Amino acid sequence: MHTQTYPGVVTALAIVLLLTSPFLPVSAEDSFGVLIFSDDFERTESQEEKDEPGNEWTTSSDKTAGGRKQVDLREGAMHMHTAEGANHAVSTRHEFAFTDGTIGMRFRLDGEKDELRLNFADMSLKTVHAGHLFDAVIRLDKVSFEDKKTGFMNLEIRNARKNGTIDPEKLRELNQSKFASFPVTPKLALAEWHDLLVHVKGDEITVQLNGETAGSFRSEGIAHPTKGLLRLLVPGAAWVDDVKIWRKE
Ligand SMILES: [Ca+2]
Ligand SMILES: [Ca+2]
Repeated sequence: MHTQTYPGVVTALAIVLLLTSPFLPVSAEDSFGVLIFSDDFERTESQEEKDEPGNEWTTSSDKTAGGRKQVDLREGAMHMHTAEGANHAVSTRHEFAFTDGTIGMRFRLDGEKDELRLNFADMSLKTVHAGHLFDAVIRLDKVSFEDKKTGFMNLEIRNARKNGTIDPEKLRELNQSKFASFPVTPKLALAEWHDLLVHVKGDEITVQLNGETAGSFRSEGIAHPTKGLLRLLVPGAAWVDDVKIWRKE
């Protein structure tokens, strides 16, 4: 009979191996920097008539949808939708501060044409409309990017475009240089949860979907030093859960 073991010794040995093994898997998250915000949405509102996301999220519903409820805590996640007749896509906002960092979340889209737009903003920047810096837009079949700070949200460019005084050559150049788009193949499953990571480093933004790089884009506006506000813009409907923000620089 050799079934007798020495549990204490075995456990101690296992711990020593774990602590010293060069092959110990290290969580990718360890390289993202300092976790400065996380939200698992495991709470409920005090009522179901108005937006009440809590945890210092704010929403645009008073201004854009006459105060109707567009942001709902539901099943331990946050569901956002733009109400019929609203004058703008619902915007759900949270402050943060980094130069370089990562924003992560799980998300779910229940409509084929739905999208989740992550808008990075700096409300103190007065050379652009409404603090717009840049966007990453996630759809089931496409990831796209826009540099707004040095593109169409720059006030001079925005006004010239509005007034029809923008040089056609300049317009063509902006349309080419300030946007990038990448097909997602195979496209993401409808009405299922997916993992999203958005990394910002220097002048580059990269999107990972379910652990795979889906696209990246370099443009000078992305290097703006003081990113201060995340706006989740949802023209149709989208779910998010487990939102996390890490600051690297
Ligand atoms: Ca949750
Ligand atoms: Ca609710």
